[in-house]
Amino acid sequence: MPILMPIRLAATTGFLMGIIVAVHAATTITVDQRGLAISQKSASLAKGDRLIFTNSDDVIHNIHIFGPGDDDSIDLGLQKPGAALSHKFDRAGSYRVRCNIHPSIKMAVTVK
Ligand SMILES: [Cu+2]
Repeated sequence: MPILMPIRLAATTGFLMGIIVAVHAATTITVDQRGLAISQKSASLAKGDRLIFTNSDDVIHNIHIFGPGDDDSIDLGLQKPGAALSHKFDRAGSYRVRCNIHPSIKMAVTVK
């Protein structure tokens, strides 16, 4: 009987640690648009991670996300100066992000 207690404790601890490892804490990365450029050209995310797009320019931007499928796209719409938009990536695959107005603003996103 006394021997069973440590075994049970070890099993419980192992089980709880498994839960902690299995739950991925979602990451949020902020990407800035400034000087008609984007602050990073690529990002590697896990499913459920989020990108926040800020607009530090004095012009309107329009983030448009293409992928992961050929026909998939999400237009985040017109974004005024100072505004921030957010998108959560729930599906694995490759995405292209660009501004509908300014071709210089583009980035690649990989979700695993
Ligand atoms: Cu733009």
